[in-house]
Amino acid sequence: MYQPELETLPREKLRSLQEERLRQVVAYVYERVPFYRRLLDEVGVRPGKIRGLIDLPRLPFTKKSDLRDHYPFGLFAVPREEVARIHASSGTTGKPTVVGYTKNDLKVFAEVVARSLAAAGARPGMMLHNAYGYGLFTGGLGLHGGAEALGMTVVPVSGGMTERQVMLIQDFRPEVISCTPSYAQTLAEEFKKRGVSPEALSLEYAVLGAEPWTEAIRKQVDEGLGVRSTNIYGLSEIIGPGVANECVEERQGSHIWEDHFLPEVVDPDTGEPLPEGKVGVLVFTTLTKEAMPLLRYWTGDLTFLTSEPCTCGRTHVRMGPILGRTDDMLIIRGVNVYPTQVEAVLLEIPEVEPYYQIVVKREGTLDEAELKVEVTEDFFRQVGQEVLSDEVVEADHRLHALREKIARKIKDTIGVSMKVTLLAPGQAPRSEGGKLRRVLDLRK
Ligand code: ADP
Ligand code: K
Ligand code: ZN
Repeated sequence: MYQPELETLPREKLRSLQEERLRQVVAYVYERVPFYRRLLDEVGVRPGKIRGLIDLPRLPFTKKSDLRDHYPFGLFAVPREEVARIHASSGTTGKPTVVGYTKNDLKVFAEVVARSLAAAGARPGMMLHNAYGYGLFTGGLGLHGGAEALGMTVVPVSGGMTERQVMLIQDFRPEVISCTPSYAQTLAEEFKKRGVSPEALSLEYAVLGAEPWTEAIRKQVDEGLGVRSTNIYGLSEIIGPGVANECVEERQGSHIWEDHFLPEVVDPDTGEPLPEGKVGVLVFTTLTKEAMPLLRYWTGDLTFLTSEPCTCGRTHVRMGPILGRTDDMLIIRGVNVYPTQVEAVLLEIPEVEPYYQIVVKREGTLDEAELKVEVTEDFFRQVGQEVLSDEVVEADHRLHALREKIARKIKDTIGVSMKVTLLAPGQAPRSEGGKLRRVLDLRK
């Protein structure tokens, strides 16, 4: 562990630390951020009257739109000169979401990422091949700072240029890699293409995050790169990657570094706090941020929490995998669909790989969803066809049966009909280094 005394703090002590810090942060934003002063006045919360966590549900939520409305620096709690760094998240439409860090915020950022890397198996002296994008995106510099704090040798490769990445991994022999799960798939595949076996690779651990992934992808990456991969979770609004990380021992949920980030899970419709184990929207209050502290930030990410003791010895609460975002939910003919649900179905079908794309169109008033999915190399070889056009699939009983099987499973499990298109190995979109867009919604 990077900070064993904090990471194993008994839960009652953790709680009283959170209580104290919550009172401080509410007073701090009331004093310094006009937006929060107005909001807190509106709901009649006097900072001095905050008793502790019991008053958390009385605090207002902060939404992504609040950040956008105060673009670029309107929510900063310190003068611009005290901001040591700016980051921004990609933002699918319009202006990006801008965040700032004081020197101390950067120190905390490095500490929580160092904790995350250590939880993932990394140790001082190991080499990190950091394939997260550098720049405004928090991934690259975030992992970088944490690895340096832990005492690793960092290779700041950034995303893209897969040929070069593959060469550097073979030549430099790093023990740890950090990137998006979809890019780890790309790299695993590239090594396979070149006949480099996982045993020949120096990699031992992979720290994967920034997009949702499932056990299907974990299996593929672990086997393909010869690693034990763990999930890293975070968002720029809260600090960046390193809000939470799985421990490599258990890999059953990600420990949230809750001395800095106070988590809640709330009902997506009512905003009411939900008990442990119930799926809802993850909400964070930053407890130590100086430049841009946020109260009850609505992440839009759906998951659950558990404070069951973990064998690794860390006491910090664990979050489950992100089951979707309130905003990447697809509504297809009235049915709510998350891409991860489709992935879970594909995991059950041995003839296909978890390489897929969902395309949604509107024909007249009806939604039409198409699932394009790759068959395995083995299956492709057995079938012996050169291409998998609609005609070929219609004519070949094995292909035809597979297509029907997938469509039926999707319909049975998710409750929505999808046209299934089989792709030959290598034909589904791959990550070029950043996030992979697995959904193409042409209705918007
Ligand atoms: P953007 O992705 O918009 O550029 P961020 O990099 O801050 O901005 O992204 C944060 C979001 O990325 C999270 O709210 C979550 O939806 C997603 N994310 C980050 N890490 C993970 C993870 N390990 N699993 C699933 N989703 C993740
Ligand atoms: K992200
Ligand atoms: Zn653990």
